[in-house]
Amino acid sequence: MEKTWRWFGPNDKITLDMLRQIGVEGIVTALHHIPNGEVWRLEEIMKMKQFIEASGLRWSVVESLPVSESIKYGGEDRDALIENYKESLRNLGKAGVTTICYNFMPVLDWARTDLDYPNDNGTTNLYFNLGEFAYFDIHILKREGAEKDYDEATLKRVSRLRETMTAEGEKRLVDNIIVKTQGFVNGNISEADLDPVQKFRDLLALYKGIDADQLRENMAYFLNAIMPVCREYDIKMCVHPDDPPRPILGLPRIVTCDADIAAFLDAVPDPHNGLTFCAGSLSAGAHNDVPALARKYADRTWFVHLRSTDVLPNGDFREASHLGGRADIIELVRIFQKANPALPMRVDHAELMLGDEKMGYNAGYSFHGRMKALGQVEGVMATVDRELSESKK
Ligand code: DNO
Repeated sequence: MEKTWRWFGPNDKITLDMLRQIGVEGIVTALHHIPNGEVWRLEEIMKMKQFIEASGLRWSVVESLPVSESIKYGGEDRDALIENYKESLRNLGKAGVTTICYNFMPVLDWARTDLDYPNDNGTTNLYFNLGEFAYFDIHILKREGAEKDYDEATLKRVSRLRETMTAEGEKRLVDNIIVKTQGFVNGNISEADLDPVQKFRDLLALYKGIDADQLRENMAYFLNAIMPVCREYDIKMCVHPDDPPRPILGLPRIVTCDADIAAFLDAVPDPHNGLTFCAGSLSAGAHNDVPALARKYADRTWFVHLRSTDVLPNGDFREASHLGGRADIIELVRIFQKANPALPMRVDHAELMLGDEKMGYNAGYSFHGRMKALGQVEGVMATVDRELSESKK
């Protein structure tokens, strides 16, 4: 697989020269300064591409070309927004940047409650605490009927939290769940929003009456509309699985499991409609057998995120070592190296360590932690390559 790295543009404290030194071959990035829904002009794309190439690297993957909410819920302006999306794709195609990651998660791109959860060895990591998440839903968002979505044990955790929660604790939850994890991925809420909770409620309201079937239909509508452009420029669209892979906050989620993946691939059976195999997101669902999914969908996978999680009995999950956890990265490397040795792969969400914590990196995107994870994955790749060449002898 091609060793790529998510880099957030010229203002990223991690420079392209640093990335070359640690063995990165390709860059994963987006035009983060362009608001969602607007066209990415060819000149802007070329400026980024040339900047990357001047450091001896290539722009391998766009993550993400964001899909506007209105396309997801099927708003009145969706056709106009899809036209803009197609124009951006055409321009990316002209520039030769043709692997495009996106997601179809309503409102919330990805969810964590804790961004610096302490590990035993003194490093920290991301964490999803189901009790705190339910607390946010029931007592901060105050979503109507939210209690019905949680089991007895989780509701007990919420009651216990209720006794000790402070205003500061609530602010931390809001920050982690809907602000700090969203802004930098071009999500709906940014650090500049004065009342993020109310803004979030307004966004949730847009999905009233939209169930999983309707969302699936809207996704197929979007994909069918863009496929002619994708065919013309050989653009590989790859949807990112939902993180965590389950419905949340009363919102439907439709890329969570085997049946979901089969459904969107079959709905638009064109190879340009493919998957970002995010091993971390998929592993956070106890229902997913991650290597089995990789075997089944390797031929429609255009981009791989390597990370792993541990799912705890109470429904929490935490990021695991890249050599441990539920994802089985060793087996995944075997599967994908065999299927397509040129497939772009990036490591994802790693520990904060050795001073990373002082650098203000985007949540999950440390330097030392990811560098360590990349080293681990490179070791696995070298071993797997040896296995493969020996099995051919
Ligand atoms: C979080 C990321 C996601 C991902 C988008 C793709 O760390 O995995 O934000 O980039 O969902 O559109």
